[in-house]
Amino acid sequence: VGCSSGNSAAPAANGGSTPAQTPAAEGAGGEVTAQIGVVGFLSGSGAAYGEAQKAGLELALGELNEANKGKLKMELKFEDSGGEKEGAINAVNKLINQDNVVAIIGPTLSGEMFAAGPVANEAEVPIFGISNTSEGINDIGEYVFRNSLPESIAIPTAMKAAVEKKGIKKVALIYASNDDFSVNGYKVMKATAEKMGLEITGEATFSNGDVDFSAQLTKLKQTNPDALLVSALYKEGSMVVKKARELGITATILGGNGFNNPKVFEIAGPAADGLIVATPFSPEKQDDKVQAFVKAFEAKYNKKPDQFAAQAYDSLYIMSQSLLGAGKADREELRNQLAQLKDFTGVSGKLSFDEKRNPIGDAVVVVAKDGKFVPFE
Ligand code: 1QQ
Repeated sequence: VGCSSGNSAAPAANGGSTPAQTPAAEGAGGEVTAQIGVVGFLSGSGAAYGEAQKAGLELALGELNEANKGKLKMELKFEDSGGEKEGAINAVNKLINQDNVVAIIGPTLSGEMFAAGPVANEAEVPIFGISNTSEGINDIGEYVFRNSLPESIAIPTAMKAAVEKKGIKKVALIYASNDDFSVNGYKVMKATAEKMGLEITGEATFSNGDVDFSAQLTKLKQTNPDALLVSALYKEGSMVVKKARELGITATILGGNGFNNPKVFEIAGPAADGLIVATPFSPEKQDDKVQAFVKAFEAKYNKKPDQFAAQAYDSLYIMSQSLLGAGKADREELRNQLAQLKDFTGVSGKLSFDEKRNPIGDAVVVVAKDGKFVPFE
């Protein structure tokens, strides 16, 4: 099938004899209907990321369809990737070829985006990462966007704050060597440590799916670091933190974006106390927009939103703004609108975009205390 990119200029009328060629239909009264696909890590070891993203998107969907009545109606089509590259590729193919979506939000992991992003890019379907924090995401191609703050901005912010306040001089690193996000985070941590003139006492790796980290942590403990830098997803990362404390490691522990989920407290328990993380979003932020979001989220789900819910929520506002700008649910027009995005203020802060569509924004540094993250000061 030659999947042509332009989509016809005229939206297919409902009830036509041929299947719709466009991902959009213009309903009575000029209301544009836009089907948006979502690929999320909705089952498996990182399901809490996908669940948070789904919750944020559904909250935004309700608000936006109400606000855009008569102009734009968005519909979300969720697909579960299971956090696997194959799963993400299959989901993207299905959304493009079967569901004929105008754009895709997700997939959750950087590794999944590296695998599935090229499929969407090739088909000229905009794909929008909401939690892909690795270097190189936007290099996949012109149809690839993201609002997720890269680790190259978040991690140095956290490391600077930690070094300053804790007098850290020596660091040890541990990371998941079979996960693109974790490897990228490790590289950023290492480069930042070198730039800051910190001594690196040791390094260790594990794999996603591992449950025993004793050997690696015992070895790192002997190097006597002031800080342990952990680049991992929440499941393995939280077990590493827990084990480190069990083994008597008293160093400051600092982690990346993978820790921005409340599962950390469930898995690590009180051992999470003192864990330092950078995030673009904090539900504690005294800002009207943030507090309105937190309130609406709590009313709907009976819990506070995390970083993943916040960036998902923001992404649908960006989609809505861009679809309204396009005036129709057309992949090419939508891509052009997304590419023109210069600034956006959402609940996860103010974002601007560089010439490669990479988001630039501020991270806040938080620390785990009694089962939640609070500002690190
Ligand atoms: C990435 C991430 C992960 C923490 C998402 C769950 O930031 O894969 O880029």
